[in-house]
Amino acid sequence: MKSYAAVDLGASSGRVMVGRVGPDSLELTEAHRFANRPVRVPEGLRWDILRLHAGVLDGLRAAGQVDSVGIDSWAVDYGLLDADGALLGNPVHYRDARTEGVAEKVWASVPAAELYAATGLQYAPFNTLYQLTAARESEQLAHAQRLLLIPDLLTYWLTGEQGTELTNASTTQLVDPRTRDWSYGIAQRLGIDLELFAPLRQPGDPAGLLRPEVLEETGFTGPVPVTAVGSHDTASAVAAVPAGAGERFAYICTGTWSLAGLELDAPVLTEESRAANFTNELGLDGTVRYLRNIMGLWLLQECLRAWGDPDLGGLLLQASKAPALRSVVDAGDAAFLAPGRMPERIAEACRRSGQPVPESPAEVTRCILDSLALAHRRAVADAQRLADRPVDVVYVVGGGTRNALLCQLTADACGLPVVAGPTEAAALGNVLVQARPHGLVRDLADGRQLLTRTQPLTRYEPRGDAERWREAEARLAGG
Ligand code: ADP
Ligand code: LRH
Repeated sequence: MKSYAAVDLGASSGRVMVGRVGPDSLELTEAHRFANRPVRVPEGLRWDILRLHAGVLDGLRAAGQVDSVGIDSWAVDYGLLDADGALLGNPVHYRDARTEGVAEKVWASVPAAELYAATGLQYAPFNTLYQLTAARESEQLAHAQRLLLIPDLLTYWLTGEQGTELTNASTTQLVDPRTRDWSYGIAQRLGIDLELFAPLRQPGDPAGLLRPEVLEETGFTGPVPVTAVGSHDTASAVAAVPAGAGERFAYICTGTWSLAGLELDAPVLTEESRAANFTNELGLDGTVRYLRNIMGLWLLQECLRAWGDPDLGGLLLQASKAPALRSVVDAGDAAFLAPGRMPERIAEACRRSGQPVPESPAEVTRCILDSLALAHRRAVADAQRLADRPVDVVYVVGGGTRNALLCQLTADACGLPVVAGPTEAAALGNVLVQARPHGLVRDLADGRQLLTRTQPLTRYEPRGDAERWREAEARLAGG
């Protein structure tokens, strides 16, 4: 039996989970959870990275002695270090407005179609490539000697060693998904210095040992290794999709975002795929995460914030009784990316498309959940068509699995059975990679079998109201 600390930083909360793995057992417990609250300063929206680091240290102390540590977090964002290895300012939040209008400048040098063919990444204003272009004239970038993606930065603070883990590197839009190496030509044409990045690391690679100061602060007895995991949280979550060998499945990782798509063994780089805004991020063991970003439960998080954080359970119960599919919005629309005024923005979108405006929090919540389920339906259908890979079942993992209404609506909308769980998928995927060097888990399929045997899962059958979802889809498309 071995113990692993999985540090999983989501956009809404960070947690340190302990995974205990034996030859045929896997048990996950929460050691520590802390809020991840971005901070608005005069320059814009920033991550409170020191507080997150403190949360990691508190979590490790609460976890107690472990055999290894692994860190995953949200994608695309980074910290810059000076020549002494000191952090230059707080990392910029991917919802910051600095990337507005930047893509057009990039596309003037490398047309969008060419960029997609080379990197396979969907257009999102926050891809690291656009962030670096937005920062081009900044003092910080001028002084930077090193760029570390968020999990790599926290790993550096724990171990003193620098690297760039591949699954997360694939979200920068500077990696070629065919070679699984940097896209040297694209970087050169856009004047991005790849020397800023530390060498690539593969999931499963050693990432150093906890520094003596960290051992002291956490109460661990050294040496304790840190293992590079699928450090993009979505890569770790997909690794923990409890699908059986040979099963034809789609997955939806539901949390602050919904990431919906397929696991493939090669990228889909067609023009049709670009037009549908599907991304080819890199997964474990040579896989490609072919998926679409959907706004996810961010829509609800922002409404709850505006309403003064009412009880979520009570609200979801009321939403389950509210009229179904009365109004829907496009939950894939990047117009919902920025924080603030979410109930009003949803109301405006309904008004613009000539639908009834949801009034009460229960009605707005129902509108959000119906809209998310509809976006899940479209992504699952589009992915099957674009990759020519039909599926029989949809696996839903992440925090959204605790929302039974969303899971049921997703099954109804997709017209497919939904298997929901695990809730802490990213942490489990993180643990499964750490268990590999100890011979407890061989590969992706082996890890998934272990999950199927050990994790509670809930099945939702579609309720057969396909026509109503088709009608809502047509309404949104303006047809
Ligand atoms: P992230 O990792 O992106 O921060 P999570 O995977 O932790 O997100 O999911 C957070 C979301 O899960 C919340 O925004 C909320 O909508 C949902 N959630 C969490 N707890 C519950 C609950 N008890 N009931 C219903 N939904 C929940
Ligand atoms: C989910 C996630 C997603 C990215 C977004 C920035 O936490 O990593 O996969 O697109 O954050």
